[in-house]
Amino acid sequence: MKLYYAPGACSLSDHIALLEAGLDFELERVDLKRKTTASGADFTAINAKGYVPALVLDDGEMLTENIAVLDWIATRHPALGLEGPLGRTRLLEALAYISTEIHKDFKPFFTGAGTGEKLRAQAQIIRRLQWLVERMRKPYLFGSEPTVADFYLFVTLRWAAKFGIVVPESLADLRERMLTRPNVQAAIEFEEGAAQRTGSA
Ligand SMILES: N[C@@H](CCC(=O)N[C@@H](CS)C(=O)NCC(=O)O)C(=O)O
Repeated sequence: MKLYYAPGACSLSDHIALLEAGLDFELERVDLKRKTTASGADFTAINAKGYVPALVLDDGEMLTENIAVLDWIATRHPALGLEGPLGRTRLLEALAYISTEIHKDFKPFFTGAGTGEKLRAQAQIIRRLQWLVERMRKPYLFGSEPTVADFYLFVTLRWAAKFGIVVPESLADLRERMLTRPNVQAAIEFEEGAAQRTGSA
């Protein structure tokens, strides 16, 4: 299978999850501004939505939308999901919150919005994160082991650091703990190396 990704984007969570799941996959970088891939293909001809992540399975089926891609990986490798009758539902609930509430709130930081809009977004991000902090089981969202939801949250916590947003202490701890995982380090090093090789982020 092949993951279409952009360095440091939300697709980093899928990259980490695929490594943690021990699945066999290839990577192809996408230039999100030009909508081209590293091999020179028109990305919109591959994924008409024009955004990452896109995961092309071995049978040619393509999965898009981070919630669906991460849920698919957790289904293939249940240790990255949650057990119990409500396990998958709770995982989807967390993924949806991270995607539609936290990820979405970073938009002004990626679109070059004005200071006022960024300050409003920052306050909202901190409120959303605080809601998680009050419910997380620590050190990860659901206890001692990370799920795919932690990988997605981790990516948004990296964005927070990049844009100078100070996050609650338990989430700063989660971010640091995640950085000690060899698969997380490998994914970041690969993506940062790819960005440097092509001279863009
Ligand atoms: N609804 C999509 C949104 C994914 C998304 O926002 N991807 C960003 C990177 S984090 C992207 O590719 N942006 C480029 C664009 O939208 O043109 C999902 O949840 O997977």
